[in-house]
Amino acid sequence: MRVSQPLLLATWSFGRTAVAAGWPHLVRPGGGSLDAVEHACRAVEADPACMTVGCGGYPDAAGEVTLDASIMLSPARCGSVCFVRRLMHPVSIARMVMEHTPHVMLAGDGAERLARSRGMIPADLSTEASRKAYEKWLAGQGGAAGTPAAPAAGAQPRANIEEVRSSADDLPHNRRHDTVGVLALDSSGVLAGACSTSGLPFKLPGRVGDSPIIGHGLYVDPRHGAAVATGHGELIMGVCATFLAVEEMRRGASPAEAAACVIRRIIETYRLHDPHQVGLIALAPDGRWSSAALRPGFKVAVKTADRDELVDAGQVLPADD
Ligand code: SD4
Repeated sequence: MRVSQPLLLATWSFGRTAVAAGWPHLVRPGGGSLDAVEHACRAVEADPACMTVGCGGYPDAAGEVTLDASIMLSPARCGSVCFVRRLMHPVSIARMVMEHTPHVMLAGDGAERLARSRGMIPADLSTEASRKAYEKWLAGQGGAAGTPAAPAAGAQPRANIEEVRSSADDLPHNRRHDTVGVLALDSSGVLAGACSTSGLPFKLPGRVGDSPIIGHGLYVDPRHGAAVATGHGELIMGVCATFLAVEEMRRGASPAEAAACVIRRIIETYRLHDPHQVGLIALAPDGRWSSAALRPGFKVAVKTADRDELVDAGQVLPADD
């Protein structure tokens, strides 16, 4: 059995909440990396003040909060859910899919049926703040709150929601975030990853992003490494970003080289606009890790036995606008 220094990494400032919740599960006897990444995501999902993950997330263009999540130990052990509308912890449903079904991904009502059959209690995912944000957005689109028809345009991308300064009637900017993505290495050398999101604010109804798709928002291969991504899912999905990062490590790249390779591939592939942002964390099985982003503003929460801090992305590879 390999012996490793336990390590937890999570996206954005609220990653600090995530790693604080996950750490005890990482180091307790009988715990480990899988429990750690699940509990790290659950802590953020349960925070109604966080408007891009779990309960209280920004709704879609029809006013409904819909959640995506995934969890992964290896290509043979992974699970995900998308379009969850009535349950607060999609990451735990993703784990149920992995552990209790022969499938990898369940959507919508099917995911919820599985979760309820295993005792998960339905919840209203909207909050006063999320409803207010929707009404404000809808009014800006020329619609009226409660109008059932979705505006055709859906979401316009916004870079670094995490770093947006609050306006008077908004939540404090340190409570505004994107996807929570978590990677863990436990003392037995087991790698795990998970991520959870309400997706792009005011997305078109039915839109599913990168987070629940294995190899897009999350990928873990015990032999070669793990990666998790956040930002504009459509940019992440077209290049299979996290699979690409792990594949680069399989070919011998360091985590820093692998993360930079993905961001460069995104720059080469798309016509990028100012609000576009992607951030990615890559972790090797030996505990080396790095991160990269398209634009400044992406942060990583780092927790080890003797380190607990929030750091800026290791590399920013600015795209031409
Ligand atoms: C998505 N990647 O659904 C997610 C959202 C996100 O920073 O991470 N925003 O596209």
